[in-house]
Amino acid sequence: MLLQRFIMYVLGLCSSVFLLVSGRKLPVPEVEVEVVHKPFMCFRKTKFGDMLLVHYEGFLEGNGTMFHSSRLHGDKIPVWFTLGNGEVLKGWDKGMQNMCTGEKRKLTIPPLLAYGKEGKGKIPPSSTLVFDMELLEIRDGPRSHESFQQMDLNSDWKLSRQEVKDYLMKEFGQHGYQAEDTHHEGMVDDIFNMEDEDKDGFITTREFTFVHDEF
Ligand SMILES: *[C@@H]1O[C@H](CO)[C@@H](O)[C@H](O)[C@H]1NC(C)=O
Ligand SMILES: [Ca+2]
Ligand SMILES: [Ca+2]
Repeated sequence: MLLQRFIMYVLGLCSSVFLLVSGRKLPVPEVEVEVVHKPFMCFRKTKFGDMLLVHYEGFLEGNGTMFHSSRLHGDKIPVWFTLGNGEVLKGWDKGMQNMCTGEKRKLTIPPLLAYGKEGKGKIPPSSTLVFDMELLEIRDGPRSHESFQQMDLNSDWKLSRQEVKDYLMKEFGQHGYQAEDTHHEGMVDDIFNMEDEDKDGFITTREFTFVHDEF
């Protein structure tokens, strides 16, 4: 890079030319999103960390063959996934943002954001895929900021042991379990062992939204 800059300098080329040359990037593969149906009412849009319930049909772009339908195949029920943490194809994570409940989209996904050069099962190598997606429901993810804010009773953007304990008691209470203190203390210990990475006695938003094993 330094050598290149030196040569440019010697040749008397201006720095903007240099920027033009060095600023060129490899094309980033993108998902093509077509909104097929937009509901009239939209109270909430999907964002990273949300849980999404979808029905979908997947097709090979090459010849239009349907390789999977959640309505026709398997258990014939819609599927839940968490948006944006790599649970699903990269193309879904990218193409399902800012979406309303009831919205339908057609996603055209290049191989790099789907099954790549290798392909998988019925998907031949280097396949572009087309998905018809219908979003049926959005819920707060377990690692969402909404969940964090619910737990963060004094709104200082970190969770104390007491706040985590209160949350557990409330959750257990809602599911009809008796509050049993020693049991909760043990769980709080486990949670802090796992989540409080820097061991300062608090779980920050960053520590919380970072995905590791569920508690
Ligand atoms: C479509 O392409 C796939 C993969 O190459 C192949 O298995 C399938 O038989 C093709 N279907 C039709 C209808 O040509
Ligand atoms: Ca707090
Ligand atoms: Ca911490």
